[in-house]
Amino acid sequence: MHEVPSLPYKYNELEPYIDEETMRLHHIKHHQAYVDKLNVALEDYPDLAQKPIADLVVGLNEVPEAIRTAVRNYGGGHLNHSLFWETIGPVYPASPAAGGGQPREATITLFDKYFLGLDGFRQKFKESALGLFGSGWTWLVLDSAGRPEITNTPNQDSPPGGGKTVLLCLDLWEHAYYLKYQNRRPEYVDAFFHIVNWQHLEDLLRRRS
Ligand code: MN3
Repeated sequence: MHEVPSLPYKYNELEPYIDEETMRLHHIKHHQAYVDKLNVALEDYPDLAQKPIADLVVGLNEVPEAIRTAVRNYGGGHLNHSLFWETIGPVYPASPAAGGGQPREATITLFDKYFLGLDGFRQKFKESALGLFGSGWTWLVLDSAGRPEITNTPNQDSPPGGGKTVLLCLDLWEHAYYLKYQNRRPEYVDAFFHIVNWQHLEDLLRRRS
C-alpha cells in the first residue's frame, strides 16, 4: 500500500509564500486522493503494488493496459507530490540547513556553468513555468549525460527517469496556489524561489557527483 509521506515541516511554516490552508488541503486532500486511487488501481496486482513508486512510473509501459492510465495519473501524482514536498521548505533564519535561504556551493557551480548564475536559472525556470498551458509541472532534471535541463510536463506526468533525475520541481496545478494567488501564476512562481530547499538540491547534486 502506498502512503502519503508526512511533511518534514508544519503546514504554516511556508507562510507567507504558501499559505497554511493551501498546504493542508494540498497534502491531506489532493495528495491523499492520488494515493487512494493508485492503491485501488493496484488492488489486483500485488507484484506491481510492491514496487517503489518511481520504478512503477518509469516502467509505465510494462504496466497492464487496464490500469496504465490510472497509474500514469495517480501514480504520477503520488510521485510528483512526494518530490515537491522535498523541493520546498521553510525559511528559518536561525537554521539555514532546514531549507530556504541561498543556493549552496555545488548548486552555484551548476547554475554558473549552465544558466549564467542563479538569476539566469530563475529566469529560465520561470519562463518555462509561465509557458505551461493548463495544469502540470516545471522541472529541473539531469539529462542522461548529467546536464541540467528545465522541462515541463502536462497533468501528472513525471519527467523522464521519474524521480531519479529530479533536482527541483514546481506544481503548477491551480490547487497549488489558487487560494492565495488566484490567477496570478507569476507571483506564485516568484514566491516559490523563497521556499526552495537549497540544501536538499545540494545534497542531491553531491550524491551524484
Ligand atoms: Mn498538486
